[in-house]
Order: sequence, then C-alpha cells, then structure tokens
Amino acid sequence: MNPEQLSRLGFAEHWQAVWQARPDAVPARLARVDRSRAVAWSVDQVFEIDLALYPGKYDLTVGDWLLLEVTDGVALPLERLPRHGCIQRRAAGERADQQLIAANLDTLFIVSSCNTDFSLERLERYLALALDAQVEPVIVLTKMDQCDAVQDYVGPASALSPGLRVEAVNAKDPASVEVLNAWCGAGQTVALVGSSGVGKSTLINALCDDEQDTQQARDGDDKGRHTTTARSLHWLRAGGLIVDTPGMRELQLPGCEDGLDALFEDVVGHLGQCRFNDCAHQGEPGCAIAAAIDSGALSQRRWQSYEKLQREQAQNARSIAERNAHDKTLTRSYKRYQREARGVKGRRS
Ligand SMILES: Nc1nc2c(ncn2[C@@H]2O[C@H](COP(=O)(O)OP(=O)(O)OP(=O)(O)O)[C@@H](O)[C@H]2O)c(=O)[nH]1
Ligand SMILES: [Mg+2]
Ligand SMILES: [Zn+2]
Repeated sequence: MNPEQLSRLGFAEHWQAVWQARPDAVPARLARVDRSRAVAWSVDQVFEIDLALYPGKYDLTVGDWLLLEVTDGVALPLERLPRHGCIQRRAAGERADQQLIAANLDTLFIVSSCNTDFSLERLERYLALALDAQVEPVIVLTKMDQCDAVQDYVGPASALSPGLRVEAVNAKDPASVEVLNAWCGAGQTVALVGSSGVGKSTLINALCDDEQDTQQARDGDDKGRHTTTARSLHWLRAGGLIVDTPGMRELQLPGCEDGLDALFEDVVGHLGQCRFNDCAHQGEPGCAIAAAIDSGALSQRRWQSYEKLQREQAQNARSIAERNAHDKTLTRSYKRYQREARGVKGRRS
C-alpha cells in the first residue's frame, strides 16, 4: 500500500505498530456512520460495512480509523485504531451519555455568522471542547458580506483566548474562503461545527469539489432549517479532509475540565490568589476575583461564563460517570444471569 496515499488520508505514523500486528488487514477511514451501516475509505476503495458484524458499533464515529479484514470484497471490521483529536458533547436529551462528533481531527472550524447567531458563550463551549481534545480551534465568522461592522464580531471573538485565530469570510465566495486553506492541506483533517444555517455546508461547497445541500436561514432570527442531517467526510481541494456536521440545537459540555482550564487560563490564575482557600467569590474580603473585576483585569461576563460552564461540565462528568458505572453493573448482572441460565439448562439435560 502506498504510504504517501495513506498519510494523505490522515493515517498517523504511530498506528503503524498496531497495523503491523495484522499485516493482512486493510486500514480504512470512516466517512459515514449510520445506525446499521458505515462507509469506510481505504486508499483505493470504498467499503460498505454492516455494523451488525462489529461489537463496538456504538463506539464509532466519522474520522475513525479501522483495520478491516477483506474477503471477496466484503469488509469485516477487526479493530478501531486508538483515537486522537476526538470532539464529543454530552448527548442531547435525558440520557447522560457522551456523543462522539468526529475523531482524529487536527482542526475544528467553529462556525458562527456575523448576525444574531453570534454568541460568545456558545463559542466558549466549542473552544473548550476543542482545547480539551487538543484540536486547534479556528473561529470562522460567515456572512461578513451581509454585515457592516465585521470588527464588532471579530474583536470580541479574538479576545476569547490569546493567539486564537478568527477568520471572517463570505462562505459563498471561494476567494474569500481561501484563507482557510492554511488548515486544509494534505494529511490534515478538519471538522465544521456550529448552529444550523451558519453556512457549514456552504463552506464545504467552496472548499471541496462536492456539492452539499444548503438552505436559506429564516428571515428575522437567522435560524437555520437543519438541512444537513448526518455527518460525512469530504476531500478538500487543498488535499486534506473535512467533516460536515448537522447544526447543533444544544451544546452541553461533557466532562472537559482541562479544556475549560486552558480556555480560562487567566481566570484560573486569579482563583488561587484569594485570601481564603475556600473563598466562594461572593463578597468575601480579599477575594482576588472581585479585585480583578474591579480593576478591569477580568470582565464580569467572562467570570460568570467560567462559573457556569465549570459547574455544567462537573455535573455532566458526574452523571456520565454514574451512568457508565450503572451500565457496567447491568452488563455484569446480565452476564451472571446468562451463566446461571446456562448452568440450569446444563443440569436439566
Ligand atoms: N450571503 C451569505 N450567505 C451565506 C453565507 N454562508 C452561508 N450562507 C447562506 O446561508 C444559508 C445556510 O447555509 P448552509 O450552508 O445550508 O448552513 P449549514 O450550517 O450547513 O446549516 P445546517 O445544515 O442546517 O446545519 C444558505 O442559504 C447559504 O447560501 C455567507 O457567508 N454569506
Ligand atoms: Mg449543512
Ligand atoms: Zn474569591
């Protein structure tokens, strides 16, 4: 297999060792994952995979790498290669679960528009996910052509984190989108995230040769119509790969303490400086947070946002951990039940 083609598809050097243990297996990357079926790309073939054949089917996402056993054109997944750069959120709804968005990413394009979609807190949520996964975040502000004061969006977004890259574009104009090519070269994998209607699929159409469906957002509140309904992988014209995702209605943080600490490094720096170790930052004397807000070193908005997101991630981390522990107990009791049932049957016959 041509190693250059393999690295163009994003295959990382450190997976060679795993592959070497199964030299006949074909490495392939998941381009789509549906309920019962997935599509995987090897360097020269497209495989349809029946997920009923794979016990870890709930643990697969677009961008994952699999080792396949291919017999007469039929692909059987043997194992998933260990991930890096995996973006996940707390699944929407009652069930306390993590939902995988995309794996093995280098860059996350966090897309928002220069209109009422723009929200610093939402950008902070995405930034925390990216930093937690050690994926480089880039904020892409679309619809600059429909806005007279682009700097009013670029300025506050840039202030969210030192060194953060923020690019304003007209997603419908390929020349304007060219600035994004810096993250789109061969071997690179990017994912697009953002609300419905911000122009994720329009960006794909400008950056790739594919044609994705797009649909006009509503007049008045700029809300999109949830045009894209599944995640999918696409070849970028610049040589890399990009994942389109459906617009998210809700972005609840999973446990991502490291990501929040990285994003709010300045806030965390103040936290250790209060006079009392157990300061609740609610008017206690010698509170460093109050002092930083008074002096203008820290904005009230940023502090409140940190507190809210920190509380949310801690609570979700706890409920997800409890749920996983509960699932494990269920699996154990089910296995015991099976063993006992077999034992009973065995004695009868
Ligand atoms: N004028 C202008 N229109 C844009 C821009 N970006 C996107 N649009 C329009 O906004 C609408 C929504 O774009 P989509 O690409 O479908 O949005 P999406 O983020 O993929 O939405 P979902 O698939 O629903 O998540 C389309 O009518 C696009 O043509 C832009 O930069 N400028
Ligand atoms: Mg779309
Ligand atoms: Zn304090």
